[in-house]
Amino acid sequence: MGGSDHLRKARQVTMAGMLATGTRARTRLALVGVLALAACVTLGATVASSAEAKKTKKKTKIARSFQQSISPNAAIPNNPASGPSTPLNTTITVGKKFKGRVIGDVNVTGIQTTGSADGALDDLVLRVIAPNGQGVLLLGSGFMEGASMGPLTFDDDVFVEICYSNPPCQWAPQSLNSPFVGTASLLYNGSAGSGPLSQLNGGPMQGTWTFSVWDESGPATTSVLNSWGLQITARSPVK
Ligand SMILES: [Ca+2]
Ligand SMILES: [Ca+2]
Repeated sequence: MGGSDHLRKARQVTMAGMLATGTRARTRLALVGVLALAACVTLGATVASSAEAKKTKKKTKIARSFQQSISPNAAIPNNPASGPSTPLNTTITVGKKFKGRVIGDVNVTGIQTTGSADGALDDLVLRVIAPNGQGVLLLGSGFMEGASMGPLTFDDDVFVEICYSNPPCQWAPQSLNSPFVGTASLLYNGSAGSGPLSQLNGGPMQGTWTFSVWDESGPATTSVLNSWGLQITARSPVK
């Protein structure tokens, strides 16, 4: 190998080395780029998910009210010739979202029954039971006339009474007559031992709420429970 050959070889080696170095550098650069992009994506995803979490937290925080209605459309067992009446119990569940929250206000909404004949309504007893087992009598038998009722909402915050017969219905500025479509307060209810719904305030919201209705009287009139619902507001401030 002559001097010029050595020089050519050296150039080739140098060139190969430079190319290899360049390739490594590019590879490194590309790797750094990929890592940076991955970091950006990860960071972006982290920012996005924390924003999402904040949004969810905010949403959970402001969800103070629960509202649901159901339509059982189920027959209420008629009063037997002897022995106690069998209640028809249907339930609404207030979910975990309301865990630890305390009842600030509760309304029993959209109660609707369909009776077989005039007088069927007079046989019914209605009761709502909170998740802690505390019950409130909504209506005792013998306090509503007609065949069917509702949709009727019970809300302590209105100045309306359920009016059995006419007159007298003098306890509230307004009254609701058969077939009791509208909203009435249990504060003015003549039904012994019934309401008000504020008795339930301070109890837990979360859990199973039961609406219990039974037929308590002899006449062969029967009823169907069409629907009922709940409207519950958590006591403020929400913890
Ligand atoms: Ca109310
Ligand atoms: Ca009956």
